[in-house]
Amino acid sequence: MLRFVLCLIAILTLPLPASELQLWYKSPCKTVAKAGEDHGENPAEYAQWESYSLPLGNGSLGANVFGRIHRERVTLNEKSMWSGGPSPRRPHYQGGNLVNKGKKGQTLKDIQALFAQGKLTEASALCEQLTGSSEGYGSYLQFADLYLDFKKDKQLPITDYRRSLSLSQGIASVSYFQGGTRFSREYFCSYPDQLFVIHLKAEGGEQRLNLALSLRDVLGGSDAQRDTRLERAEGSMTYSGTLKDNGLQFAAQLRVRVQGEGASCQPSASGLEIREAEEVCIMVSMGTDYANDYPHYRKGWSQEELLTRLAQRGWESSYPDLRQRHTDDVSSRMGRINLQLGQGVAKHSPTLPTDELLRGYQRGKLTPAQRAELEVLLYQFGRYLLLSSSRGDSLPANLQGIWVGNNRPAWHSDYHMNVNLQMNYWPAYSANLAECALPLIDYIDSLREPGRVTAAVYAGIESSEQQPANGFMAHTQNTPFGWTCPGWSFDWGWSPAALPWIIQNVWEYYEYTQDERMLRERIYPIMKECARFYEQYLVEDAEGRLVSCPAYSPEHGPRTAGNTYEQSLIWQLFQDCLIAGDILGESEEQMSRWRGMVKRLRPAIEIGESGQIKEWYTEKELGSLGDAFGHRHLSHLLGLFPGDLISEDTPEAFAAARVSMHARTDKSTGWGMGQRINTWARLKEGDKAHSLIQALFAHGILPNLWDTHPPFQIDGNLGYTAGVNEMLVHSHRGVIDILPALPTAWATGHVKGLRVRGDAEISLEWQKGELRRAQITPARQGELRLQFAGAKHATVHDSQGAAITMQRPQESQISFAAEAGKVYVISRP
Ligand code: FUC
Ligand code: CA
Repeated sequence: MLRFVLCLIAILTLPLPASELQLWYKSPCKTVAKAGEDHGENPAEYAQWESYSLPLGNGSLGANVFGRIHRERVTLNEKSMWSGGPSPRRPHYQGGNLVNKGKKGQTLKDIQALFAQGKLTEASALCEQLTGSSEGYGSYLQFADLYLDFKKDKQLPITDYRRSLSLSQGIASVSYFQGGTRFSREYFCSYPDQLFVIHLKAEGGEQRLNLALSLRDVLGGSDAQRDTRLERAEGSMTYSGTLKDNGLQFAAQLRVRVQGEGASCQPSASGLEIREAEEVCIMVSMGTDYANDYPHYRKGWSQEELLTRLAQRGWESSYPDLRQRHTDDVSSRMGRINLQLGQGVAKHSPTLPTDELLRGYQRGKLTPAQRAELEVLLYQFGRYLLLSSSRGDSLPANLQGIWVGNNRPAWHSDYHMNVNLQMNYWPAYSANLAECALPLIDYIDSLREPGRVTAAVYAGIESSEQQPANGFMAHTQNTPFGWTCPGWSFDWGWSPAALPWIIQNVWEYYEYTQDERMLRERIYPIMKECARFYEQYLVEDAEGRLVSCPAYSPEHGPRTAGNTYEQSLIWQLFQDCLIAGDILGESEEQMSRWRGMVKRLRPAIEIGESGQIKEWYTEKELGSLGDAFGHRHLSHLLGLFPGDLISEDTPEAFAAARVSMHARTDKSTGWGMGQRINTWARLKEGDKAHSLIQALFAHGILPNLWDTHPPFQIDGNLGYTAGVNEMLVHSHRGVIDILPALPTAWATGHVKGLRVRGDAEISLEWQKGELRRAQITPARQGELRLQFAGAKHATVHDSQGAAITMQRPQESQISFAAEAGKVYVISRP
């Protein structure tokens, strides 16, 4: 037994084979724009960026590599490069709140009174007043373009071209031969050194590296306009400027080191000129004077100060040192999870270039092993994207993560909270990247101060010196400048429940890590203030039950007093506050107030005449209201996922949820597919979830594996990764449910390193659709309860092979007392 257990531990802790986690291509992005043309404004060029370029990032800095041979273009991003917000041009900027419309909550009260009197048409009409401004909304902007113009003999043929992105190392590479010389490039965004680095090398033969480097502004709409300066010196370039729209200061420092006899890097008219080098190391730092600090949102730095700070980077480090620090950082995180779905242990690179693999998948031409290879690649790509776009002291991942390829991004590439920002963070904890959620927690915390203004203007709920955290409000979309008002149209823009929804993502940090200090100091104050808002905001319906009014289910149907969407989210908020309050020793007075609220809350779930979960309480059979069939939002099913109101423990609602899901159909796009995969996984229907994965690959994945809505939106990628985790393990019911939605297509496989609620790590091995072994390592002491098919005959051993005493609370469950840090192996005969 001991030998067997040890051997199992060895299998489940094997480092992941780095070679498998690679996107690769046999050609560069196509060259479409002419020299001198602004690339970002050319739709064909944008399409190349969106579909073929390879993303790099460290949470604050981002870059996309095109891999072109003669004229390489790299788009550069800096997460805080935003127009909008406070500005000398907008002295009255107030996060979009319109005092004359909200009237300190009077408009809301009038609407609520009309609903109470049954004057639905009048109530609905007055809802039009619950809107905000659009002035100063702004947009996430591209930072700049970096060009590398290689002077090469265009007659000499290029051979063996290869372009790739290693997910396990976070490095994009390009290599090819020309005239007997091998040219290779590496690109990465280092988190430890906060630098974007490019390394060029020419080996063998006669040829050297001769190229011009230039940094260029990106054009776009009026809010992208900027004043810039470019200074050049031997081996360095400084780009700095100010956004005209809001005075935001930004700067980049670029340093170049060249190696080789007679090699040089001299200033030129447009940038730097590199001559006769065998190796070149280009290091770029970028930053702005943005600070997520209400109400000014600036660090208060001068341009010089900003430049000085950007110069304090790892310039002096050798390339191998920079590279080593970066790959250690990325591989230690990416390597936490190894997923094998039958793709086989490829010794070298994946079998086919990624674009061909995708095409083969779409045309049904792949072997099962190749299909699994692509499914695993997309899974790990989601983890890679989150790690690259959400880390450290920075803003959270926006609609496009950190990457924009021009200055007209869709939906301003902002923070949308009617599913998108939530979905971005669904995989964070289960995919073993809890640290990536910290920027989200900081960000939601930062909405509190401006959100109090919105609560006062639109709901009449005011904070004061005596009551400093009396409730905050935010809606569908927001920006890094405290934009918390409702949108400029009620139907998409009014959504107070967006906050309780995103707060689930914040609370989950505690559920997964059990970090009580984080709960006490950061998480609970956010939850409590949101609950405080609802204590004052809810009103009684005709039967004396508490409802949120007016309510609107994204993005269709009637405006009503209460609906399933809002009631489920509010229920979850109070529920989670009660759990948190219990842990932290909240006062009995507060706890009983919340208990009372939960009791009086109109129950979220009602079942309709078609056996469906009603989306509105006035709904009868499916389709009697709204757009029941095929609508992309699943707002009435949030109690099933990501919440825990509906589960197999509530069989009637669980069955009704299935009816509603069928009505919504499998046809959707982007995040709509991501949400469906997760929701079907919660319904424990693995084959259904997998058929959605196949549909996602068929319509929603671009050759660079970015998800497209269209356009490119990162939520779909992250939703997919979360969905795969949901198919493999559930932990939202206080029991670890193993392989709850395993599809037939993944009959055999193993996964190492998933995280489950309660601060434990779990690894699984299964065959023919059945769990063989599981290994669980809890970081805390306590009872562990597991559910899986075949639990009846399972045994548990510790890492020494000693049998552990266990109970069988249910036929499909086992439970045992676990010690912190110990390894437990569960096996089935
Ligand atoms: C929500 C969605 C849209 C889009 C936008 C960014 O409003 O309904 O489809 O994803 O967010
Ligand atoms: Ca929960």
